[in-house]
Amino acid sequence: MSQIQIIPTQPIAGQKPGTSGLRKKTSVFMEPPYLENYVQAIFEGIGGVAGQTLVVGGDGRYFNDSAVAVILRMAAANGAARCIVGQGGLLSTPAASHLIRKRGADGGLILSASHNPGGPEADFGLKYNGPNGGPATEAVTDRIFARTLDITEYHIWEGDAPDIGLIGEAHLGAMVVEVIDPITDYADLMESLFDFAAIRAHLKGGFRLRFDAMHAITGPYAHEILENRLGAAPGSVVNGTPSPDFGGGHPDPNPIWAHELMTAMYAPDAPDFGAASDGDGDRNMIVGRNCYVSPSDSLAVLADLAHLAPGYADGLAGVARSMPTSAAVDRVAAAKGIDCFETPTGWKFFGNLLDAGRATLCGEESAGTGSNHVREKDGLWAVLLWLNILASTGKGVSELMADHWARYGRNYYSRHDYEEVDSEAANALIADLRAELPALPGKVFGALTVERADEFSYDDPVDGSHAAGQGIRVYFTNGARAVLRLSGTGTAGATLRVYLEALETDPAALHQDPQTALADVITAIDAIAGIAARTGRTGPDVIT
Ligand code: VG1
Ligand code: CO
Repeated sequence: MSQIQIIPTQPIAGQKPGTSGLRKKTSVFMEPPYLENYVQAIFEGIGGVAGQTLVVGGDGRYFNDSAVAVILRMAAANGAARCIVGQGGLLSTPAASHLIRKRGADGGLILSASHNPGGPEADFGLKYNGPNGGPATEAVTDRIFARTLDITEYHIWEGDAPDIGLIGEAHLGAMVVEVIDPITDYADLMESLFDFAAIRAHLKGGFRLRFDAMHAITGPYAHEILENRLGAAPGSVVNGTPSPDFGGGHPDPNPIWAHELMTAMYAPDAPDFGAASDGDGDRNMIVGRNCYVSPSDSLAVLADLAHLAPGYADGLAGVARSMPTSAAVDRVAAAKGIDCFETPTGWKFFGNLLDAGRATLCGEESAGTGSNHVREKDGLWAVLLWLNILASTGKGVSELMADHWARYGRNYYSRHDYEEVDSEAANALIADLRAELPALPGKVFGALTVERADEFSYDDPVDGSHAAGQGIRVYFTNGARAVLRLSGTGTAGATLRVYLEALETDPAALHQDPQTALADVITAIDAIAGIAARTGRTGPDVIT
């Protein structure tokens, strides 16, 4: 008396995973069989889930609970042995990664569109992580995409999924649904890596912090870790109750979307340390009193001083950064005599380096930092490593930054985003620039001369896989650089990202406004790529 239903279906166009899973408008995901097709394609793309243990959870955005129920019913019908689910269907992305690893699961499905807004009018997303706890590699996502194109049926259990509001075990057919507390395992992992006693003492000594969870998944994690375990004053965690539409905001931790935190940190009575995280908890923004720390600089400081935390006391095997991330961390790696890898955008490219023990810390300019403790970037982890460093050194954020720049020089950095640009115009901009690359060296644009220009591709040093077309780079003779690429996480039109960087080593010039320090690069890349003319915009929508 099988209750497995086999439902005929047809391929749906456009189910191609981007930088981090499949992201679409919530209404698109909610229209059956959109989700069902994609979940079946994942299961088939990874070679089936019969007998497997899967971790399932998401960032709690609108449609999270219904989507979890569908996934559980489909996992049961496809023969999975066990699904481990965060209570209420909730799991931050790093907590899900940890759970896959800790429980030796075969993989996991993470429901999130990360920093994209949530709600019926906004975005939803789903991605598959493999047995190492990390995002599926390009090879696996290619297989999943291929299945979306020839799918003919999906399998789903006929009855309702069990209630996932209560911790405990239930059955769905032969499959066990194990509902677990989503916080404790992750909080314990953090406690094993950092000197909680030192941080606690620092907070007791009057050090004040503010963590903005942006109405998203990190709220409950931050309450437990920062307030309960570390003793930060109640109220240190703000916007700490997850809501399905993230309070109507963009849960993207940058100075634009986290302006509430920026205002607090630049006020006369500002706390000593501020931080924010994104929708699914894998990104972080760090800001001291009157001192915003660019994510690229944050990665460099963490790489420099991670050994102050017990989990990294033995030093780092190596570091890795995405190509558009600034070279600040390269300078730290060079000083320490360790490897520094340059990968394409997206955490999936760090997995092999972490698994092979070749990199200990990884980071991206988009506010993602992490280490070999999981296989995802990890927002609260970065916050705790900062807190550990601040407690160990007794220095403030701005003092640490001044020390860092004095020692290594400062890689001035900024990213300019042009959002919802006409896709054809954006693709033409990139295609024409690509064609122009060989002719650029030696040409002068304002104050700058092009030294070399290319399109980044990556050969994975561990498995030899090749990723092409990963962003266009223009290097200038003074050491400045501009990078252009199109976002792979948007759901409307195209987003053009322009990454700008210039190294400054003159001690008298280390404390400028980045937009001023980068003015020549901004002018030059606009002249080279025709950004304003082709996008029809007078300036970027978001500057970080
Ligand atoms: C963006 C970021 C990238 C990050 C990705 C997923 O991708 O630039 O660094 O890895 O989002 O992060 P794109 O293709 O839009 O530039 V998350 O926290 O949104 O899962
Ligand atoms: Co995220």
